[in-house]
Amino acid sequence: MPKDIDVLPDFTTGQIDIQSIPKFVYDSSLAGELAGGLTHTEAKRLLRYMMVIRAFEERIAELKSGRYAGLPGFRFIGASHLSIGQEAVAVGTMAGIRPDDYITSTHRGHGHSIAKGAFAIESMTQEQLAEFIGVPPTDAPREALLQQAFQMHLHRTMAELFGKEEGYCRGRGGGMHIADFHVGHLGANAIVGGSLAIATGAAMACSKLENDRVVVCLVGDGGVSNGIAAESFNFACMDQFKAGTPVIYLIENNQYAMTGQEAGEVTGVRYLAQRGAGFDEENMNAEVVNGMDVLAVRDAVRRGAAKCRNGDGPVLLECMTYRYMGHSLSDSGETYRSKDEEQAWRREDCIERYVCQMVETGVITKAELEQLDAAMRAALDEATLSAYHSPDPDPKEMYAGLYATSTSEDIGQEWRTPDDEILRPWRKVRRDSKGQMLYRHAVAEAVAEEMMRDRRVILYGEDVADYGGAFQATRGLLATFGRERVFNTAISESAIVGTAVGAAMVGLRPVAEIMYIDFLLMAMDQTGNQAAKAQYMFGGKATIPMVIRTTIGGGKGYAGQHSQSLEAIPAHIPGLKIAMPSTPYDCKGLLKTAIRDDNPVIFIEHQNLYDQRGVVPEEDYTIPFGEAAIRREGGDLTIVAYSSMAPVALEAAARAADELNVQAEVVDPRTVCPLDVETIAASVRKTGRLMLVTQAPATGCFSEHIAYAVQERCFGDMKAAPRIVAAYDVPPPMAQTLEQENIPSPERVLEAIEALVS
Ligand SMILES: Cc1ncc(C[n+]2csc(CCOP(=O)(O)OP(=O)(O)O)c2C)c(N)n1
Repeated sequence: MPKDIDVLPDFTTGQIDIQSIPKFVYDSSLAGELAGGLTHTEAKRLLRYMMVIRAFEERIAELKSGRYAGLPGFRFIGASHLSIGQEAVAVGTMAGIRPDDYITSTHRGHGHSIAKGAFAIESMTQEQLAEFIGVPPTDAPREALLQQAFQMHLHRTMAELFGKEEGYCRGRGGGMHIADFHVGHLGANAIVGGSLAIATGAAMACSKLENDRVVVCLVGDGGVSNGIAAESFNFACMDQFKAGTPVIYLIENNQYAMTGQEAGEVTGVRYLAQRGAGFDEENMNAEVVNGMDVLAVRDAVRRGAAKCRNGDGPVLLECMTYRYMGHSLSDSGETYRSKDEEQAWRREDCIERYVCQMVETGVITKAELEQLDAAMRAALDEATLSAYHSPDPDPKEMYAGLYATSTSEDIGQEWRTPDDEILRPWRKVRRDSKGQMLYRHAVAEAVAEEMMRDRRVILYGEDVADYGGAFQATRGLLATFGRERVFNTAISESAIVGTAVGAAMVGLRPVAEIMYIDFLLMAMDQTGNQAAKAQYMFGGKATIPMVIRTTIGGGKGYAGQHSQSLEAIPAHIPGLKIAMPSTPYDCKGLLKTAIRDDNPVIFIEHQNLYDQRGVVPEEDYTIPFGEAAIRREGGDLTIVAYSSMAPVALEAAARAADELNVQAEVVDPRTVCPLDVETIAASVRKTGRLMLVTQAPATGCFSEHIAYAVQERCFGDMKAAPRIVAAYDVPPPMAQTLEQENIPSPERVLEAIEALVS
């Protein structure tokens, strides 16, 4: 399908104009806002939440030093990145969005979490409040329920910091990874910048699901220099997203990363809002905001959210603020900044300035202020003690939340793609007279069937649309499902994976392609720290139904960066599932299972198998993960091989039978995670010998793990030490002589069989 726009040569002399970026344009005040409709209750809420955040952070400082009188002798362990000084950003942001909007947060995110939850509570129905508090539906007065819910919110926040079972993430995440999906908090991220792509993907999903929601991505001034920022900004700005991407990137510029100073030292710009220039023609609607003024932040976020809902996102806001304390409580903050600077910012203190306006406008009296302060401190004392005395997680529950047990298996017709959204009927891939089709066509058929079955499934990656992917495995899908669901991305592996995580968090089921597994190394944070960990870290509350389809090369002389078999790397990170089909039948069945699974799956295809033929039924079928296939039976040794090494092992086994009179049993695990060790061990118990064949270099390859796991189970039954036939410990070489020797061949396997049985 040709693209809509022809890019014609145009060499006209001229200059490129970049629009100017507004700064500090808010020109109202509390009096102005009250005249414009802000109620006294709303105005008080802003103050109350800023005060509670500050008191909360001060409490953490007390607990960290062991000086909290309520818990003598107790010293808090865990991260302590406090946001004292920055409260206006957290509160102004949450006041500027709707309670059903989403946020992502940072390692300095206690304030974000407290404010997001607090505003959400205010909007809850009576029934929701009762559920949140954990009591049966009640007709108790709303004010009382609100108070109890707020108390519960503080308790669960503090409990998470203490690593308690009643914490928001069941103590699995702690303060740096706090999340509450029920109120749209998609998680704090201790990887600086780590949530930029997640927020982008969540926003893309909001747009595609047409739910009118906005995502605010809170990110530090340091975080926004991380590479993922550029990929995410570009992704959000892609012209093909005609409805815009409803995301506000909100840079909370507290002037320092850990100690690196943004303006003047570690960047080349005065304002990070300037980064918006270059991603779209509107500078991403960038603006610099006074982050010490809660009303200015609220105003900018409200305007930004309106733009996003109007289809004009993304928006980039830089809120200028300051942290009064050091980076964490181990940093005095004195080695890299002056007292004068600190004092100058303290004179702009967001709470003091707002209190002055509150008193001046008569919204609050000094006496009421004192009452508010006392009530809040009492609530905080209660939450500190209740959290401290609440139960610890049970070590027997170590694995709770690591993998979701749910799937989309039973969705029935609920999400079926309506006929009028099918642009061209999907033509079943024609089988040959033996009912066979190519491995590459099995990929397309699996994705097509799942896209038909579930309109939440989308497919994207580099060149997957018109071209059908570098290996033509997704050809035809664009014509059937259109660009809303099948689209190209820029060369941004981190953003491809990260956006899939975010999209999966809020309701889509993305299938994202990484052209070669070698390039997965470009996306390791998003794969290993985000996709793999989100479910567990957030207490099992998130589900991440996403598939990363990728491929292994080798044998084509593409050398070091296009020929690796890297499955051991993701397999090392708990939280991912990994499938490695070796036949067209498995390819289709496993891919359909992967798409229906509610966990992140790395689906590894092999380029050398794309032209392999095999029988693939036309009817709907899936293959469960964690069930190995015995490809050939034999009694003399067991060979374990997956992906392109399975046919190599089979050929070697056939020759061993003919030439050596040795009967090898060949087991193909099909998924390396979960791994069906029991089937392999049962085979080894029978044969007494184990050989593993892998295209990966020997050291640290996944086969080493299989060998260990099998020996752990049946060492006593083994007649010899296991033997691994692997690639050499070198990057894959280009020269044919070297490459052919490097990748295990039937001949090398045959030699190893001979050695093992003798
Ligand atoms: C990718 C990554 N690099 C380094 C760190 C260590 N680290 C933690 S916080 C921090 C500073 C982050 O600065 P910024 O994004 O401005 O947020 P702030 O701490 O100022 O809130 C650093 C370097 C990390 N957590 N993640």
